[in-house]
Amino acid sequence: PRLEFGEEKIKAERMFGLMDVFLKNDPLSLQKDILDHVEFTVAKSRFNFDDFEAYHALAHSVRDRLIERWHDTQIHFNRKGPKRLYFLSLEFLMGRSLSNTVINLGVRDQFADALSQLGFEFEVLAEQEGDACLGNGGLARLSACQMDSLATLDYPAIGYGLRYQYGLFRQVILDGFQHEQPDYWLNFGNPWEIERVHITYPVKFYGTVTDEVLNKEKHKVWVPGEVVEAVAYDNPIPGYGTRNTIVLRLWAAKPSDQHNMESYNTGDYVDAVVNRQRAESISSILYPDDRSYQGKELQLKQRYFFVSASVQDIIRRFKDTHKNFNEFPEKVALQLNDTHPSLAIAEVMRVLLDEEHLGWNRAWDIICKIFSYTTHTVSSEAMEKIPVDLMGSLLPRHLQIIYDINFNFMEKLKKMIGLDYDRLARMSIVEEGAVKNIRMANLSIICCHTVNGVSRLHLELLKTKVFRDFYELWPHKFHYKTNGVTQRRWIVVSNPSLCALISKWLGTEAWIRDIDLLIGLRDHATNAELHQEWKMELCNDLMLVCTIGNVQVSLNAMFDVHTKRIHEYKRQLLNILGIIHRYDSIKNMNKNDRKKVVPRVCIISGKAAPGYEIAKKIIKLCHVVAEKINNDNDIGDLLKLVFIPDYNVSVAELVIPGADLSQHLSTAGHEASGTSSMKFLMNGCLLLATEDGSTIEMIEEVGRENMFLFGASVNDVPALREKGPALKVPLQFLRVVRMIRDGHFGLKDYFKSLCDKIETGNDYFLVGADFASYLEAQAAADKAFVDEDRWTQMSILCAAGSGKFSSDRTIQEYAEKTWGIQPCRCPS
Ligand code: GL4
Repeated sequence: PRLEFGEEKIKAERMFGLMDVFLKNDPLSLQKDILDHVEFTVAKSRFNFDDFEAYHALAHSVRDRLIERWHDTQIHFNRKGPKRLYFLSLEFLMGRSLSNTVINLGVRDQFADALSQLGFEFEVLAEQEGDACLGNGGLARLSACQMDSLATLDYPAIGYGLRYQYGLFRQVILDGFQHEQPDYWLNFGNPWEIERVHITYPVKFYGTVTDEVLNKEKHKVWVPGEVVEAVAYDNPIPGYGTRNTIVLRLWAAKPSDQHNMESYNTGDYVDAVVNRQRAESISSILYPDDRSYQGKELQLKQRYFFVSASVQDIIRRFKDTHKNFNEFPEKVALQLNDTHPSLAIAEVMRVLLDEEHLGWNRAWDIICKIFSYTTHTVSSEAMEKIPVDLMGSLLPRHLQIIYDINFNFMEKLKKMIGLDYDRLARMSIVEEGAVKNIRMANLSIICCHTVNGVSRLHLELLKTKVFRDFYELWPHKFHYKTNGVTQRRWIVVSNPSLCALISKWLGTEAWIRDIDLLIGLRDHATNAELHQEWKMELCNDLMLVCTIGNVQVSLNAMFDVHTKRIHEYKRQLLNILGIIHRYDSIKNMNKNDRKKVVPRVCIISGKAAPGYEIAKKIIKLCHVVAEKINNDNDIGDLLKLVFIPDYNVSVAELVIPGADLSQHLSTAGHEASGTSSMKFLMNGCLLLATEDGSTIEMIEEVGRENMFLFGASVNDVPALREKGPALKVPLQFLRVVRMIRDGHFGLKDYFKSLCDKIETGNDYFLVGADFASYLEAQAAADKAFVDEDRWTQMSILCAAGSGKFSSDRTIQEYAEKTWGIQPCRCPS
């Protein structure tokens, strides 16, 4: 077989030599391509098509170019045979693709010109695209940013995920209440994916495990009770400033079409076929609770389905060019994005043992070299656990393997730490109790060579709290890679005018690939000319924001934005109480004092998990408060509150560039990293924040004096909580809570439980304890805002200091320190 590989290689080499850019990007070629797609892909007459049809034709022309580069990249990777990274994540929040793709391919202006000659505007067509929301929040958007960086930095990587038919629910607000609607995003077709009808794998469930003897050796054989087919859908991800284009491969479930397909002669043929069709439900829906695992069978099925298909694909690719597993760890790195895909550990072990017939020790040795794990969670309560009974019935062989891994680990551990039974019980993969559980985090730590946190503080919390036992055992395993976001999406795509301004003042566009250059803006931080242009730029973006919601707002106001998932720990409630306090203060001011008030437009946006009662009440509270304030003529432009429904990547792209101030209010010690703050910072928006997650590192990069910080620090929190009812809260706090309790905004019974939650003694997230300090930070922001020069300088310094928070830096650290992969750049 070796010879064959050699021949393949020579053939590929010859082809590669002949290769050139295939599709042309001059205006005439582009126009012809677009019209071809109108006529033959969309199947509309080229003399009569609307914006939506034009968008589809445009997207298909762009896709053709993507496919070309992706093929070239694949051939290049296959020739070079580098170690590859496989990034496993159950969530990817990609948002829209068109603008990002043409910018990364470097053909945006060419397409815009071609379109305008056809009588279409690029931006208008781009608006036709819906968001791909295959994820919940920060964790999922992080995966998307990291894919962009992997492609841009030329790393040989493949992302694996699930192709949910229903993405994250759409949030509609009816009478101020959140309602959820299904997001059937594939309804109008998805030009960004390529269906691979021939890349399919069977995935097994249920059944029994038997012993069989093969070549005189005993082997386990899993006889499944159900088999479902996984079909690949490929989503090319282009790098910026490189020909490299990698792929995000998403799996969809289909009924299995095995050769020995069952035949029915009992008369219930129709029912039986309908039943088979249920297989598709495995990949049909994204679970909308972003940090709880309810032990639902369908969810576990979904996770294993994803893991099994990905592992088969990875092993198939490796075996295409290798005849044994000796080189596996040198060629394969598997990254687990949180514990959601951690069944992959047991699955690779199962394949190596039962299908490849490697002995336990050899298989285990491989496992320990290929897996790395990143945790995105701060509390042990939020760690994923799978009931043993559930695992035993759905995945009987995997349960055995996990028990074996645990047995070996426990034996080893006893030798290392002695018979400390409490500690042994804490570190065991199996949690004993009324319901026995498999602790997926313990499994991951034991089997991975590296465990990463997502900010420096997060690692500290892992070491001292959540994973303390493991840290003491294996300190060398624990690291952190501070999260980052891609400047391509969050500046170049979403804020083109700022992008142009930065390039002008840095005298180069190189920062788009080399973010460290951004620091050069510091040299101009006091330049009057830059100040003028910077202010103009911020103003332009505001116009966009004003189009959202139907509240009339003043452009002179400070745009204060708070957007993220609604959670008690993220304390949107603190913001709303602050707004009520501001309202109440203005009401009690005389005319003269009112003149000094800085007008504010407060924008809040975010989704609550469908079953999260308190979070939903916070959304309703926001609406009733907005209703009162916005309709109070006595207040006028001095204060407005807008809730933007259905927060998603596209809404973020609109509001982030327009924000003056953004809020990041998590109780210290609860936000593992936080990533929206990075997007705001890059866009020159000032931060009002607690010293939590990555914010601590931002202070080092941009300077405390350029931020509005407040609240208890991580070290203060436990003592404050301990005080219970003796905890001091300011009078202003009691007053605003009383206003809600007294029905000042209506619905006093409905909001009672919300008020009870922040009652002294009950206030786990310390809303009352941090209130005074929060108001001070708000006052400081007001004061800075009226000094335009100072504000503009702070804004420039924020953008200048944001370089560390690019996902390019994060990915490079992972590549060098965790995955051991090298760039593999496709010649262009
Ligand atoms: C999260 C964290 O809550 C968030 O702080 C972090 O920025 C993000 C990416 O690492 O991961 N964990 C979960 S779960 N959802 C998140 O957004």
